[in-house]
Amino acid sequence: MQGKIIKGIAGFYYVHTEDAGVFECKAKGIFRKEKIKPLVGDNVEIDIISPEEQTGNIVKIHSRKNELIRPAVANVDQALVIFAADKPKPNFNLLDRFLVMMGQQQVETAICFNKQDLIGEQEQEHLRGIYGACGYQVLFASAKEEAGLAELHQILGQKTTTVAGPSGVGKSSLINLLQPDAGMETGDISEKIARGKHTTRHSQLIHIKGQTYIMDTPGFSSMYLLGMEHQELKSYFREFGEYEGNCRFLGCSHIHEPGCGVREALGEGKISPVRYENYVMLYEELKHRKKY
Ligand SMILES: Nc1nc2c(ncn2[C@@H]2O[C@H](COP(=O)(O)OP(=O)(O)O)[C@@H](O)[C@H]2O)c(=O)[nH]1
Ligand SMILES: [Mg+2]
Ligand SMILES: [Zn+2]
Repeated sequence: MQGKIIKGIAGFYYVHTEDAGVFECKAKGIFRKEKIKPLVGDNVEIDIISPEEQTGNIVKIHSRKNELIRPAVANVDQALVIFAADKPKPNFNLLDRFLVMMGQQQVETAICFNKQDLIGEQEQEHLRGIYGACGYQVLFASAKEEAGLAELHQILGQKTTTVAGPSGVGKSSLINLLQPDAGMETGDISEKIARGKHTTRHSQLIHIKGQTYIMDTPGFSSMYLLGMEHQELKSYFREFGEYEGNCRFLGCSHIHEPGCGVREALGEGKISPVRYENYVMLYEELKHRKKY
């Protein structure tokens, strides 16, 4: 039978099949021999051991479309990053870090601002303006008012999407609306700590319907860019591309060189100052990072 690994815990792999639900599987010795470790997201072939107990063996891993390192998952089609439009206010530095990291892993990313109910039309257009101009799909949702769900379903349709965002932005609330069986714990962080349920979870795929899966990753509060030279960073700020041809110097860093087309565009309000500031901050961080 054909299925997809949705979770891996202590040597067991949980394989979701469209017709018969989830099987608890072991990966046979061939993987140790061939040095392939099954990953969440792998499309696999299983032999059923017991249909009653829903157990089986993974006998084949289909070749991977891609393999993400953070989070560790195979066959990701896209990422969806969720921030709150307010409460907490979006941390643009964290958002830009995330976008760079996904760009580096060549994963297309859409941005969802939840808690749309907390902001006005003007603020919404402002947010859409900044990231829309950078070529990202931007959508707004409200788990509270159950708004924006159709658009979310449309973006997720028949794909495997890794969902990320800081704690408290409403990820679990949205996931519960998208998949009522998900049963994700929601609430204020302080409440969760008080109830002792604010534990770090294993990354796992949640089946929405058909071939639609989402990967719920633990909330993040900081992110450190790895494996990147500072000279490379500008290529992940897509909105610079249009103006780079105007730079006087080839290989312009857009930081201090005279005759810089990007800074000229910034001065004319064509590039978001917030994005540019984050670029400079990340550039300095990468440049001065100790090399080990
Ligand atoms: N006003 C408003 N509050 C929301 C919305 N979505 C979630 N919340 C609240 O935000 C808090 C955190 O939600 P939760 O889903 O646990 O966030 P997570 O940490 O990202 O999974 C909870 O108190 C929710 O009730 C929304 O669309 N609007
Ligand atoms: Mg949550
Ligand atoms: Zn320049």
